[in-house]
Amino acid sequence: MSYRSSRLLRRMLLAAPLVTIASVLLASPALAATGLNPLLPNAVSPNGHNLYQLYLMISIPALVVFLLVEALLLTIVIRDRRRRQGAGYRAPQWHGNTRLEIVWTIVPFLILVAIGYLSFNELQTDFVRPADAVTDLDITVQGHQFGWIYTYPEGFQVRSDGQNATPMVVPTGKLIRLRMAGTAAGADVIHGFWVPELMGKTDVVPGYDNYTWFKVPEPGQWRGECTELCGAGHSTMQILVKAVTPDEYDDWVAQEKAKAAATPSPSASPSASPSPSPSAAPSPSPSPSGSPRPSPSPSS
Ligand SMILES: [Cu+2]
Repeated sequence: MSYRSSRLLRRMLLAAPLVTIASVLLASPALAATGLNPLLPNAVSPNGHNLYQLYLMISIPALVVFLLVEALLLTIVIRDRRRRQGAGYRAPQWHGNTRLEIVWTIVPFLILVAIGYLSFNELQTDFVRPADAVTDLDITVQGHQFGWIYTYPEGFQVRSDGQNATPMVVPTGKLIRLRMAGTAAGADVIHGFWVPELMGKTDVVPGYDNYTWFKVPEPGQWRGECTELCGAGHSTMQILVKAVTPDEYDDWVAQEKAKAAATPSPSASPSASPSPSPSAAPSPSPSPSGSPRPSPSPSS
């Protein structure tokens, strides 16, 4: 390779990381509209908000370290490049600097200890199952290929399938606990429940129940998606959480209960006993494929 083309190549390699960072930052508002923001949003639920603060506490120092290291590297590469030194230049030959080596070992160690402490603290604070005494509403979440079933304590279910998610309706100002029911019948593969503007990601794991929670102060709607690649219909596992005032929530619950009573168990097994019990018990077998079922979507 000629000298000229190798110089061009080196310049392109140098520019590549800068171009990548710039394009991510420039594209992020556009991507945010599609739900694919590469940056973590500040969440409205306290646990999601704490997660966002942790993200800032780690990312900002990381960015400072990155810029410092890159700036030093570029300074040395440019200032001390061979072309600026005379022909036959030989750099000073020395070996070892005990004080410097101790400093650059201890400083990263302390940074990692701080990151570990903050992260474990956040895990202990916001990723534990909230006690029954403080929980206002318990919703059971089942994931299946490909859709979600939300079972409410009032004894009805909301099914969300396909690209247009049916909302999980919740009251504002209440602590909502979600049980990711991997032990329920019909659990197939791992799915991930994540609404980034509410809380952290929680997996729905077959054979195991996971818990997460959220609490929103204001009415609103927040989008999420299944975050474990669970099969061909993975992209259709959209999530929509809709918070309404407690009064509106009570009205909605009454409507859903009336609807459930009018259509006894929409997913009853083919010829089993016609028990019209839309009880809290999960339906025995959600159909494996994304077959069109008469999903009782709540009027919004
Ligand atoms: Cu999934």
